[in-house]
Amino acid sequence: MTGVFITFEGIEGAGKSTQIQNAYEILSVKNPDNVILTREPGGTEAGEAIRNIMLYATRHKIDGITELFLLFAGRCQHIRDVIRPALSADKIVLCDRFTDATFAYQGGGRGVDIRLISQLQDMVQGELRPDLTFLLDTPVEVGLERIKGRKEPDRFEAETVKFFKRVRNAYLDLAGRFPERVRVINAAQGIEEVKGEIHAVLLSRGLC
Ligand code: Z5A
Repeated sequence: MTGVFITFEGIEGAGKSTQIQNAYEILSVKNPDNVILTREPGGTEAGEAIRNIMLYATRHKIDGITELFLLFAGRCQHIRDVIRPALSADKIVLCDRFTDATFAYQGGGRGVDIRLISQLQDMVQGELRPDLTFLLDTPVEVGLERIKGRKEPDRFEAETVKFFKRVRNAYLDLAGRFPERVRVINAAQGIEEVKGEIHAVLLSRGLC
């Protein structure tokens, strides 16, 4: 595969959706047909159905292991139908969350055994890992303040500050373990400053 796989990660309200759209526009200037934007959970019909369960099935409690299998089921289809074909066609794939989110939310947040997540990662992804990950890092209070006005909180938005602190710490731990791949961006800055830092990294990689 010759394309470039770039993921965006962070806690709620860190600004991933805003910045992935900015990155899409920056990278599309050269060749709009060469960039695709996708997300997890989601990205395929099955993935979007799984997303719906993950976020909105609130009548009965779903535990961390169930979430884990749902996520990797969706990821399997997403990789097969969207990510690998695009990378094989030499495209840049921008993905709003990927497996780092599983380590952070299910591992850090829910306390699921990291070894189990690693096993599923190997089984479903083989060698596939992102080439570059932007971790938009912000204090939990800042992220939650940004999304405060949302009308119907999903299963994650209803979580506690403690939960999101565990998630943030797990993300920072990943960044420490994979410094070549994971670029930590201070997402408590203004939107334009964050955009500028991401742009600089994309430039330094010769992507725009
Ligand atoms: N999940 C999981 O548990 N395990 C997994 O493996 C995966 C996912 C893949 C859905 O993710 C949930 O799935 C997620 C974890 C779980 N739930 N949580 N948390 P999602 O990415 O679709 O949903 P999200 O994280 O809830 O997205 P979000 O709340 O929209 O956050 P965001 O994309 O990072 O933020 P945003 O939409 O770009 O910005 C939010 C607001 O802040 C908006 O009004 C912006 O204008 C504003 N904003 C953005 N940046 C700034 C700055 N820099 N300054 C000021 N205001 C800003």
